[in-house]
Amino acid sequence: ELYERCWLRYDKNEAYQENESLFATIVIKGASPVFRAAAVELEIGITSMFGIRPQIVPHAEQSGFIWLGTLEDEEVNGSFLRKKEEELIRSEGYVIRSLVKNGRLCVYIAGKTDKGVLYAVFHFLRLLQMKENIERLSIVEHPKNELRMINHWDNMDGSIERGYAGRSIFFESGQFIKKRQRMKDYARLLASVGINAVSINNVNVHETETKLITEKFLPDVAEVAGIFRAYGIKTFLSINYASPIEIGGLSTADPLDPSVQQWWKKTVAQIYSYIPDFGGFVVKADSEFRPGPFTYGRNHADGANMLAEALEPFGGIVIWRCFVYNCQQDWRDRTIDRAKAAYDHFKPLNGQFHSNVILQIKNGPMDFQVREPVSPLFGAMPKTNQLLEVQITQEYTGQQKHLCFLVPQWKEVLEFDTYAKGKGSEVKKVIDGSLFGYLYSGMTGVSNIGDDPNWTGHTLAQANLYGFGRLAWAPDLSAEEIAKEWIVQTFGDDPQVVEQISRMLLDSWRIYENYTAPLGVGWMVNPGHHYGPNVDGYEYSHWGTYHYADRDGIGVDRTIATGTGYTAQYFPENAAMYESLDTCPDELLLFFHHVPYTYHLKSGETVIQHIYNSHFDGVEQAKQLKKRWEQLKGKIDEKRYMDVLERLTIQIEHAKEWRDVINTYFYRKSGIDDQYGRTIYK
Ligand code: BDP
Repeated sequence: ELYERCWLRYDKNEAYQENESLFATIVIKGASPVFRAAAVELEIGITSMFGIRPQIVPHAEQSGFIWLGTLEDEEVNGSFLRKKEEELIRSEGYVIRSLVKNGRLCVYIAGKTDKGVLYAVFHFLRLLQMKENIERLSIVEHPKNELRMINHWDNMDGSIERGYAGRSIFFESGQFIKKRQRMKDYARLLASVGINAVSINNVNVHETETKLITEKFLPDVAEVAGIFRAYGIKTFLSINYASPIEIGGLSTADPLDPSVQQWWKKTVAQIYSYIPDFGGFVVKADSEFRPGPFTYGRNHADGANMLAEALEPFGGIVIWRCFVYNCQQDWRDRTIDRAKAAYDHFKPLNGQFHSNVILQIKNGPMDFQVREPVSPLFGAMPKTNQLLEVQITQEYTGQQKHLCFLVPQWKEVLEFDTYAKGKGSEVKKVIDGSLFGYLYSGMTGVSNIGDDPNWTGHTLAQANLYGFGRLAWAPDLSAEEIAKEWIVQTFGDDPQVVEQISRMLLDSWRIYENYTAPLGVGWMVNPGHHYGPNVDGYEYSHWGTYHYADRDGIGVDRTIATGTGYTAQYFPENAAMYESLDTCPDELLLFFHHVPYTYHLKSGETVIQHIYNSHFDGVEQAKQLKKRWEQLKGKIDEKRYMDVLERLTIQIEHAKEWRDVINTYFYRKSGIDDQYGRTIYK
């Protein structure tokens, strides 16, 4: 079915009739599982697009073929490959080159390694699906980020924390799912966009999942790892820091205790006996009631390094999360600021982590809100590996009922200049390792998939998974390019389809922002499940998530001069920009400043009028999304058309609720009327 295949649709394709002989023969120069996966994919793609079953041969008898092999092969190395190109290409890279031999087109697909071949095949198939000219291909490509990872928040009972697309594809009722086909389909989807690592269980590791690292479950983990391995993907597990106590029978999990160190060494060795290329651990410690080194008076470097030492001999890594803050804080104390927590905890530990530890940092200092500044921790630790974490699953951005294409948001994060080494120190250069020469780094995303037939609940949310992979591979791609690639492969290349869906995707983040929490203030959601408006739901609670609205004004004063001093965590250029009302961008105004409702934004509007305007506009724009989609009736298969239509209808209804709750709330707080006299429930 189309909705299951996502962007690997391989629809009938008539764009290459002149070169059809090309597709009749595939020359294969490898045999590893990854290589085979590449060859099979190419075969499937060709058969489905051109109705030809290609012959698979070890040598070409005549010209007119697609050649699959590695750069070492003399057919490539001895002939067209330039020395410079070979040096340029890193381990997962490749070359794709078209050559005409005896009047016939041949395409050479040559990876640095077998993994490179796999990625190159998917690249080539993408070009074909997009009907690009393939007669003069000369592509030299490799991923910018070394680690391109998906974090699953799947629990072994089959539920998914913050999952909006059905149940887990890995687990049910405390066990691994026996049928593995769906995992294989998933591995294919991930590999097609270049993902090379996956952690399969929730960062909140409860009792059952704690045992994933024991012999009870390792045979299953190994099988799943085998499925992923064939697609070039390494498997990781989230672990419980208190495992030595909970499953090891020790009385402590203190990282400096020799018996604890021994226990982890033994445990890790056993994991590698099942999974020789196991990736390593993802760790949420001392956060939201999870155990960690703080219990023993140790810091997070002590905590992470102990695990790193156990993993080191096997080439494994520790992915240590920086989402560490006090979730029990006194809301009455306006000087405490949750936004400061990650930096305060980790920055002083710069250089103290082992080389196989990576710190995983959420894009913003709070928690995946629709709008946040970039975390000041990026660039602040030149001697410690860093990994960017974004949330593909739409916890705070409409939970896959609302359309919210997140690539534009992630682009802003990647392009943000930290000034860590002066101008031009963008986040993308921190996490690709180039700014500080990190040994490990990259980008990870919290998964948005489940066992829903279309994977992501909202069919258009497939674009977020696709976009995440593409950006992690090539952060310089634009949101427009990514949207277009995805649409053409998923819905075909009818210009109207491409035009309308592009507009829908590219406008959607701003639209969602318009009718939800204004100007970077965040958190006006229902506590717990985080869906729908709740103006004061988090206001008088211990989570550290406030907007401080009163009759006079709104916003969090995070300035050095009069507030929490958070702005000081940025490098001077950014600190100055956020500190001053004159230079703080409108969209983040209430994140950094507490201002009266009558304060004038740079746009010229007052804060209160901006709130009214954006909320009225947001609902109209949500209606527009539906109108655009309705224009595509008949151009999109009925099933996907109806599914999306249904969600867009819900989105409008819920956007109205947001609008009315937010507008009414601010009217009642401020007593100021909408200058255009629109309906506000008073
Ligand atoms: C928050 C989620 C929570 C996660 C936490 C995390 O609400 O479910 O456990 O992040 O990242 O956004 O650890």
